[in-house]
Amino acid sequence: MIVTLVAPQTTTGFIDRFLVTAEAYHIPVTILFNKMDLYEPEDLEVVENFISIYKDAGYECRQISATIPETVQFLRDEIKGNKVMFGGHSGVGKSTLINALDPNLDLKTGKISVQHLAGQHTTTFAEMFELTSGGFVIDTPGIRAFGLIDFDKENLSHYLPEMQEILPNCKFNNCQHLNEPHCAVKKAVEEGVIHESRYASYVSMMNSDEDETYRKDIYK
Ligand SMILES: Nc1nc2c(ncn2[C@@H]2O[C@H](COP(=O)(O)OP(=O)(O)OP(=O)(O)O)[C@@H](O)[C@H]2O)c(=O)[nH]1
Ligand SMILES: [Mg+2]
Ligand SMILES: [Zn+2]
Repeated sequence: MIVTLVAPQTTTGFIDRFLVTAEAYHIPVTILFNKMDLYEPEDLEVVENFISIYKDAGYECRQISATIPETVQFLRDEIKGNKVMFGGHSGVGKSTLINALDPNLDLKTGKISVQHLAGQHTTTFAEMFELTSGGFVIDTPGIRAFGLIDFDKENLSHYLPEMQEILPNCKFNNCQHLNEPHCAVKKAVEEGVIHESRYASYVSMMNSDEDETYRKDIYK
């Protein structure tokens, strides 16, 4: 998954929905923080904070830039012999990265709108490319919001790896980790073992009416 914290800004809520969906389909995710060349010192602190949240949740995180050859080479090596998908908001640099990975490709890229600090939905359909250096990459259109389609809320906590690990310690085996007494998940949040923002996303997903809010319009 490709994330940027400036132009455009990706929220923890969006990342968490993306990750939960990937977990439900058993798709491993690496979180790539792109455009590192653009970040001011105060942005770097935010990146560090995001990385600590997602490393603690069990995800591999990398700081990359389409303009830094070493990080592009790192991606090439990772993709060799594999099939990967680049997902994320419009404008985070999915197509630009694929162009950087293989000089034979010339995918269309779009400028970030100055007004909205957001991408312009340049890529309009998913397409797979074979890299000269080996492996396959699927470029996808920018995702605006993430719906949890056909989702069984009872199992949601199983899709947050750091929650899944401790939920056998809850008193009730059907604990939803919301208001139940002796809930190991809530205790872990209080103790800072599970990050507040991850738990907040969990509660938000448990409470939201996904069918109403998201089903209609995943791609803007
Ligand atoms: N400074 C900097 N700019 C980047 C980087 N990666 C991408 N960009 C710029 O970000 C803008 C959007 O890049 P795209 O590759 O079109 O983004 P996308 O994720 O494919 O967007 P959609 O196709 O709309 O989903 C372009 O102006 C790129 O030049 C980076 O690492 N550093
Ligand atoms: Mg694109
Ligand atoms: Zn619980």
